[in-house]
Amino acid sequence: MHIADIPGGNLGATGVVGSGIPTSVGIALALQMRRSDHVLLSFFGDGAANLGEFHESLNMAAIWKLPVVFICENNQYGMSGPAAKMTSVKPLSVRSAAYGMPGETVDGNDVLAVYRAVQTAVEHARAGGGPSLIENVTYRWRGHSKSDRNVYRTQEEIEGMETSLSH
Ligand SMILES: Cc1ncc(C[n+]2csc(CCOP(=O)(O)OP(=O)(O)O)c2C)c(N)n1
Ligand SMILES: [Mg+2]
Repeated sequence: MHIADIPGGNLGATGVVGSGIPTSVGIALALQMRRSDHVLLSFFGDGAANLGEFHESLNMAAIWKLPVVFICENNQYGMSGPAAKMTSVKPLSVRSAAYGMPGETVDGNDVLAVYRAVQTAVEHARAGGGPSLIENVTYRWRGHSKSDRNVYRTQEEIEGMETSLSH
């Protein structure tokens, strides 16, 4: 969780869910002010996308056309909370429309599909078009932590997702 490699471009993560999103906006503002051609990739989960920071950050990044790509890993659970019950819309990427930026939902287990979506968003940002929102849909195979006994979902659901996503 706390790995960072600043010279390599990995600015690190935080244990405070959602707090990396506004930080990303600040860094993207710095990139814009320095006229850098770097684009900030901001990673977070489906649970984080229901926090206020997410909405404030997307609005601010959009009005200033900041070079940032918001990348939501929708693994369909935030701890024991299913995204289907916790998130007001599906697909989650439609939230991009509220902030006037492009949005796309991608099969998160298809590495080339993810690559293409991110490439398009990075080119858009580099051309001065501002931020995008990408939702990569996948599934969390295991519990949130070692002590999580998965009591909030069935074994059938887990095995069904293993089968459908492995093909
Ligand atoms: C502000 C804050 N609230 C609650 C927690 C406890 N917490 C840790 S992980 C997590 C779920 C996050 O879900 P999601 O954003 O979907 O990320 P995932 O764990 O699926 O990668 C929660 C609520 C926290 N770390 N920080
Ligand atoms: Mg999640």
